[in-house]
Amino acid sequence: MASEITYAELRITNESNSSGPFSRCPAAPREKRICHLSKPVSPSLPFTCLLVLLLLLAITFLVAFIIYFQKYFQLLEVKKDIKDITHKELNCIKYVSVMEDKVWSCCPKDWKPFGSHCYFTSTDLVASWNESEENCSHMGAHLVVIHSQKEQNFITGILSTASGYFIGLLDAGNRQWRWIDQTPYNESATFWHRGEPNNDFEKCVIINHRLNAGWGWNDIPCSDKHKSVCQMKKIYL
Ligand code: MMA
Ligand code: CA
Repeated sequence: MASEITYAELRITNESNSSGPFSRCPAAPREKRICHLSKPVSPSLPFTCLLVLLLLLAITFLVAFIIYFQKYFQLLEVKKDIKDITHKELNCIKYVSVMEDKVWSCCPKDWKPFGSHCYFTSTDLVASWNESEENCSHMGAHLVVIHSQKEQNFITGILSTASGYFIGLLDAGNRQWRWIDQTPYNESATFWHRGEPNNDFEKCVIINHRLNAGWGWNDIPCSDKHKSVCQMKKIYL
């Protein structure tokens, strides 16, 4: 019986040379090679399937995790934007950007949109330049800054010819004009009335309408009381 087993082992060993199910058997005399069939080195099919399944599951979890955090941070951004808004009511229009991302461009209720900004004219406030700027800043805005004829035309279009309105332009000293938002004062895009600015003691500026001359800027004392125009960037949601 023992010799039969030895024969069977010997036959298989010869067929598969040194590799195969018997490769783990130590080199030993034939008679003493009592070696049990070992499991194949390569993983079995169910094990491979399980491994692939686990891998797929891990990838799915990773992708879900990444998408979740992306959405989470996007939400945080929107929340921050909403927190920054001091206005209760917004008027928004759907705006399609070059990147085809649809967003909402908004101006507070009672503010008028033009380009990338919103404009507000005080109807009841008549105040000094400082008070007017403070009033704008409480609304997350500043006194209006004008950089083009188009902007000048839009703004004068929403004003009354009967009033003067403070704008965000100041004499920083020695007739050095500065815009409130620190953008450069460009001499070629100014709309002074003829003969203005005319007084070193008039360090603030209003926009007003003069009969026969139309709309333009005039330097006046900062303590004078006038209406004003506020400007803020549009809110994108
Ligand atoms: C007012 C005052 C000045 C302005 C002149 C123009 C009399 O002063 O508004 O700032 O330059 O009018 O005549
Ligand atoms: Ca003047």
